Amino acid sequence: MKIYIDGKFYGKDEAKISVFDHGLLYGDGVFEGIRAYNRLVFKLKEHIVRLYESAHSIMLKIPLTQEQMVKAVVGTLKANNLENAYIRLIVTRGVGDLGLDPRKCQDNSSVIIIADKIALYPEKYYTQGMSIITVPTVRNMPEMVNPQIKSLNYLNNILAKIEAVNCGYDEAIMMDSLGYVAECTGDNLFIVKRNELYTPPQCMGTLRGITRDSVLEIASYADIPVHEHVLTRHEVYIADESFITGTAAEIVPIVKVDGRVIGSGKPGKITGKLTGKFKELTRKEGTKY
Ligand code: PXG
Repeated sequence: MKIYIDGKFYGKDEAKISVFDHGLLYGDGVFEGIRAYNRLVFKLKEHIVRLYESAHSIMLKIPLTQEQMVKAVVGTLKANNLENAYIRLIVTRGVGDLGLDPRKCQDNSSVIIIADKIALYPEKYYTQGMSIITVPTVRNMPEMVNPQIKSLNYLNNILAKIEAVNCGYDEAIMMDSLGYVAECTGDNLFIVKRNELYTPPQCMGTLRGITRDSVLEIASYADIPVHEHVLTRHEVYIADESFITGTAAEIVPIVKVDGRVIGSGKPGKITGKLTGKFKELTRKEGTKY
């Protein structure tokens, strides 16, 4: 494995950063998770734009232009000769001192690119569906760390994940501070009701996921009405179908939430249709390497 750090490649055991890096000390930095299928990087431009938006919001200057970043990602995939890959792109604030003042890290930010394989969930979740629960940890309010910022501090989501795992589940639905459904710990949530698609809007605690956007686009082309609308737990419980979306997870049917069976208790028809079309899209669209 060849890991990119600031323009050079290192083996897995040699790829190291300083213990004074504020990415480690404070979670001060940003990241993206990206997938490549058949030597095509899916929605690379969209991921890079979101990375730079996250960085802009936390006033982190990335030492590469967006074009150079695209080349670095493509170069890492080529160096690793992977046909299908999960790419983790990280920009840290860089080396500073033990205080949290980011000015101490001026122009020290580091770019790290790891290309590897990932299978987030067992195959049975994709064929039979997954059961999930709602958890007490509330998604960050936008006035705190805005959920649109994919920062290296993911403790809000990790706490929710721990609560799910403690109860014997692999994924959790997090509510926003008003009690509406926000998203899962690393995925967006959709429901289908009367053949129409619903997902929470991005305004409160919901990341505007790139897979979410792709699914909304696919649904529009397939003449499935889509609504970005607030959802309560009740609406999830009484949905005909539900599924979650994310770069790592892709599309996973949800068949039970908090013990309530969703629809028939099996992956739904519209979920299947959207999954098929999403797979087609990932196989033919993307940045070639
Ligand atoms: N919500 C959150 C909070 C995320 O972190 C998504 C939704 C889905 O967005 P995309 O753009 O990927 O469709 C994410 C991104 C993991 C893991 O191991 C998941 C993400 C990031 C890092 C790790 O599950 N998901």
